[in-house]
Amino acid sequence: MGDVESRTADPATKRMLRLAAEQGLETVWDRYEKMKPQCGYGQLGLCCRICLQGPCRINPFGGEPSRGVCGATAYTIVSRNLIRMIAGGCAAHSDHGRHVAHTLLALVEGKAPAYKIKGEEKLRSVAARLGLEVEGKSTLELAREVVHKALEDFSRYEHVPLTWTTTTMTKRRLELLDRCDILPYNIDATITEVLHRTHIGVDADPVPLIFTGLKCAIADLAGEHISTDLSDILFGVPKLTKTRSNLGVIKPEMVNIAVHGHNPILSEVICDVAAELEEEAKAAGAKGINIIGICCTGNELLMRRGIPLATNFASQELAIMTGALDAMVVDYQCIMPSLGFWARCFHTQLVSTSELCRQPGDTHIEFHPETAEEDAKKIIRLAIEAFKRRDPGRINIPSEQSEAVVGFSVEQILELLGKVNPDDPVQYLVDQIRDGRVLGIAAVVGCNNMKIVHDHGHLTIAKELVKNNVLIVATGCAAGAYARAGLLTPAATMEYAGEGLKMFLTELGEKSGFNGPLPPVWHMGSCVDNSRIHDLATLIAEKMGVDIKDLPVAASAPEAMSEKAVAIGSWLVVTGWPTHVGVVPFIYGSRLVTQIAENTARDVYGGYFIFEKDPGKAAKRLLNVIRHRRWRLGISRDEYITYWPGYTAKEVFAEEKAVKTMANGGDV
Ligand code: SF4
Ligand code: MSK
Repeated sequence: MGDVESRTADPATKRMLRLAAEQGLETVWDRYEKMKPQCGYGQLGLCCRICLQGPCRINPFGGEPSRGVCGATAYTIVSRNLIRMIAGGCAAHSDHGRHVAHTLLALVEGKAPAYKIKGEEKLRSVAARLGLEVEGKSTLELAREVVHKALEDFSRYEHVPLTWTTTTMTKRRLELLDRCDILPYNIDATITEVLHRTHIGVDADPVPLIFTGLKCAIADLAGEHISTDLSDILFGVPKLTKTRSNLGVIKPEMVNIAVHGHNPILSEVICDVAAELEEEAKAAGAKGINIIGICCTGNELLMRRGIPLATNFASQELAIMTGALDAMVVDYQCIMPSLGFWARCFHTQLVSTSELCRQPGDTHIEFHPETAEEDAKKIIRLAIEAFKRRDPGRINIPSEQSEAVVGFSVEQILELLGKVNPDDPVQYLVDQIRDGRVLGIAAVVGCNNMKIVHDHGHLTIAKELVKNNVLIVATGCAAGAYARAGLLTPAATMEYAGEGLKMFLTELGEKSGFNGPLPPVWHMGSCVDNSRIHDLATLIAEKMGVDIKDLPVAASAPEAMSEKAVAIGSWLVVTGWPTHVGVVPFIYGSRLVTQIAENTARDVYGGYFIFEKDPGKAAKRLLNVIRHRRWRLGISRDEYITYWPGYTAKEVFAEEKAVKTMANGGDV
């Protein structure tokens, strides 16, 4: 990773890294190099700092010390560390959901004039799903009831499971979670329980510790789902839209404002009011205002408005190094603390907007839903002022930008499928899966991580799976990687998809009026929008009369990085997804915990973790998993016979035999 050329799969990032190296600018990649070798105890999860007697470190080779000062052994320390990560992820996702709920409440109470309900239909469908009486109620009445239901999931004291859990799972999954006693009743209380249990001198038994972590992962899914539902109600349900992505979307002649983080409640308003300040931008010498996205705030705007996405997590600093970014506006999560330094080295205004997320070197304009419009205008004016301070000699914008078709909300997918089968849209997709045109569905999600070549994990896995007729649904920085690499285009279907998948995407594209094949990777949104992936899988499972654990699906976070990714991976496993993670998690210090993650989870939930650093090998394992599940469903034969006419009967037989061997204890 020392050499710039081998740090990333993205040409624009490579170009900027060369520039940074020439100019002696230190990036996240350089800092990672300086951090090596990273602590072996930490990597194994064997370092405990939970009390002030620590840090305690357990000897991973079986020698002494085998216990911490208090007597905690490896499995206690590893499981405590792991579930605290899940709680961190759950806190971030669910607090995001709470902030969207507070914004919707402010709107309902007439205190947030910058907002209106753009997703009226979504409001009604969410209300109906929650069991609320919909008929005869005004939009605001219904919105008030929905938002109260959401806030109840943060504040309930009776042990009644979360509304956003009971109304979004299959019946049999709910029964299983109930049997395992991991149905959360209050998101905040669940996070508190994790922190309490892991305090010194509380729970030392790894099994209940891990079950509590899994309960917290289910609370995380609820928090994500609340974020998605309420954002759709406020800002509208994403629809198919065409846009562009990569650093080339920064325009030298414009006032460039990057919105970065996760929560769209401010960035949506920035987009709304930008047009009003165009003249001020022109008076400053610019041609206008150009809003671009980074990370998941970027994904939110990309999905709903087609706002171009400039970079994902790893390459965020490089946006400032183009010398043409006038403001970087951050809300929270995945903001590198180095941005303030770069903002001072260039002319960029780093504007922090949440009291939760201040940055050294920032200008803080605290954003409140009640004053959203004024706050947004202040921020845009700061960018216009910064534009005047630009140094033209320091502008270096890579030309790369790719087309991208985005906006695959579940509602949009159903609308597309409904063009082919109006009476039963999901059945059409199920038929494609049964027939083997679509071998299965893989959710590729998550971040960038310096331990993996930037974007390489995401791209390698997607290309291999798509070639084998697996449809990819993507979110977060994975989806950003696909946007920049051109995988969200009809051309990518023609170039990379296997014959069956190509037939499906072409037929669906043509019949739904898209005029050509749909892309082989469907961008479903930001990190919280993994809830959309959960909903899609749940619909398919219900239509097939099975559970997600039976479906030919798999998940992958090839470049997982954040605590949120740990929480997402955990609920994917608990809801029945085989889930690949491309970095070694901090659990290998305990054989027991590793065994639970890789094997026991499969027996209990049907989902389990696959840890594999090599994305090529990981793709093969995911394909095996999908084929195995097809065989278990009794639908493995047709795909070879119907859609693989090039296969001889002998090859078909050999393939099925291999699958059966796996089923009888081989590696899947
Ligand atoms: Fe050490 Fe126990 Fe304190 Fe952890 S909780 S730091 S193992 S004494
Ligand atoms: S932004 S959580 S690096 S996906 Fe959602 Fe990307 Fe991961 Fe942050």
